[in-house]
Amino acid sequence: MATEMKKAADRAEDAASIALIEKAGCDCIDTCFGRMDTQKNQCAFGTKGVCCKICHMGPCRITPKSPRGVCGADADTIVARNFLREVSGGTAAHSDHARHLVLLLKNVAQGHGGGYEIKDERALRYTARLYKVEELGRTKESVALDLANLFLGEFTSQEETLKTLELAPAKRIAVWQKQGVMPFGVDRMVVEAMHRTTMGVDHDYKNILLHALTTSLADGWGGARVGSMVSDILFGSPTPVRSSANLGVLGEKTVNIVVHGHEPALSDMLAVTVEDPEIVAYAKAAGAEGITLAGLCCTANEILMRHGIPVAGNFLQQELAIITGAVELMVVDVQCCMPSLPTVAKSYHTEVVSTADMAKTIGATHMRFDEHDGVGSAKAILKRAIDNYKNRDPKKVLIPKQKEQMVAGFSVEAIKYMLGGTYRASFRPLNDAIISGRIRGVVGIVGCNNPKAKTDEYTNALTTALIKQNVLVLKTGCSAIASGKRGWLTPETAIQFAGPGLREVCEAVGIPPILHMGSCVDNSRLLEAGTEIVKEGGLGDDLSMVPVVGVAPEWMSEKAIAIGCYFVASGVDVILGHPFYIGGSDNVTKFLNEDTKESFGASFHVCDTAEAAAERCLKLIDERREKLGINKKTERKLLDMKDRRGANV
Ligand code: XCC
Ligand code: SF4
Repeated sequence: MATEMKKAADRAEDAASIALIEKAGCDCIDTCFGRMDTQKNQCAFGTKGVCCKICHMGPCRITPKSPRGVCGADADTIVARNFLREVSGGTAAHSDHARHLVLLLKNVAQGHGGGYEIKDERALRYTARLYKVEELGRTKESVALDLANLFLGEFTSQEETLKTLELAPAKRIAVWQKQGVMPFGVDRMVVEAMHRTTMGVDHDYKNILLHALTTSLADGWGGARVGSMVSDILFGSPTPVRSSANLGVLGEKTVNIVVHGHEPALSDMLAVTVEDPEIVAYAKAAGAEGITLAGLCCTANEILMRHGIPVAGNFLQQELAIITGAVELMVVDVQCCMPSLPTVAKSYHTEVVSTADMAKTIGATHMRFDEHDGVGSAKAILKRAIDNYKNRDPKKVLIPKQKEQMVAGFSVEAIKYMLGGTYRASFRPLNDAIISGRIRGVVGIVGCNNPKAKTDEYTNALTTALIKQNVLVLKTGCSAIASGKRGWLTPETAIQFAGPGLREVCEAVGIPPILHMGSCVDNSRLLEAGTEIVKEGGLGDDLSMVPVVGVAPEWMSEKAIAIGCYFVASGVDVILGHPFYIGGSDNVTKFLNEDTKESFGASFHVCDTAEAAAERCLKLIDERREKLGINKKTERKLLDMKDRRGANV
């Protein structure tokens, strides 16, 4: 029976994607969208989380007729174990990425950085002080070495809880201690998760889920946070930078190289080396006008934030980028790179190059990235792309026009400066705006795209609804790119749709009402921002009191699950656009969606439409405002605004 195919216009919101999904059809290319249709009736046991293949007496699955696996495990145990393994996968991904950066920092500190350097000494010294590493009167290398060793301890620590946890508000630390979720080293937590979930170990769903929260904290307040800090030290702390987004950034007459994945080390070197006169001359000699280096997913976000390189697109545009027929070479590192890429590339001239020994794909050319010779590795890749330019077939090329202007690069430090000015960098103006009600609250919209839903639709609709209601929106990952593709990340665009209070604040400060804060690993920056708000005072002394919410509308990755868990464990409510694989256990569902409210001050919520999510965000924000005794102010302020503007708000 033929599967019913959706129309291209139902798959994505942006015209560039639609045009290329249509082109994929004409070119007979199999994409994730078509494969989603083929996979249409996805496994109900998997969806509910009640399939267990942890041992070989199974696989077992729970049904009303067989409520227990062969060993006697019930739905609660099986669902919780599967969930913990997902959280561990996400934590491992962020943290291993961070580990690679820490090792690079260590190499740089020891003088064999292969062309890498400590670009942001201020960030290094600031971070050292956070961890009480002596820095005064010491060389940056020796400080960096101590810090790198301390960070390595965050992965390996066996008996001491993570040092990075101490960056959290004191009240939150007390909650974690009371609940027994203070993580030891990241590696130990992930190994323990695997141990606990192997056959015949931890069977108490609550105990398993608490370890899921512990593991996630090792991500958000450990691996991911360390990853962002070390990236800032090595590659520079982001500051607002203009760039552009969507597939129209590819050049008709330039050599197009797309970097894709997550780790910034190689791509940062590519961004630097691409301007090398030798490389530019090499491209010109090949008949091209120059080189366009663009990015996909979070590798894009990392170098967008620091070099302003254009973003070709988000997660579901990776195959589409190749289908433009205009990409000479796609560099993949780790995470979110579809195994289909080399297969798609076969129909065009694109070469897919894998660069990490731990991440290979059949059909991709493997060019091992040598961190000890970053420049050499980068040049080899660039030249290979240039050599491939002559093979581009103009008959197969379709570069969409869509290319929107955007501003990214809002690290917490940058926001602080924008709000308070260089000499008095501070979150005070933001806190005051929240207290007075000009800004109702802050929502972090994060995460992926998922072909189960129309690309970017939910994310963008929710963003619009929130800024209208004077909610400041912080974004990371593919969700940030969604706003970029819509042209809403400049101070001039989205502001027209912002409510009067938010608009007033943004205009005064010169920021857009939607702030691009970086990659998925940078979700830790959202925790950092929340902590700054707490420290600044007037909005409670814990993250569970501040009127903030997190939303993952179109998530698909295990990493998003880990992120959601560390938000909730940190006291920030999280709304999901679609549920976890936990529906097979009422107890697990209740634990995550209700019980954590009591113990951690926040829980998960599922809202399957953007409208429902917007409503829930406002409800959660207003509840917190009410508790803080500042809710009245919102109403008064909004009324004032209405009078002054003489129009409806
Ligand atoms: Fe991957 Fe980070 Fe998700 Fe995008 S958003 S699909 S994880 S690239 Ni983090
Ligand atoms: Fe089945 Fe238990 Fe083995 Fe899981 S651990 S596969 S439920 S017997």
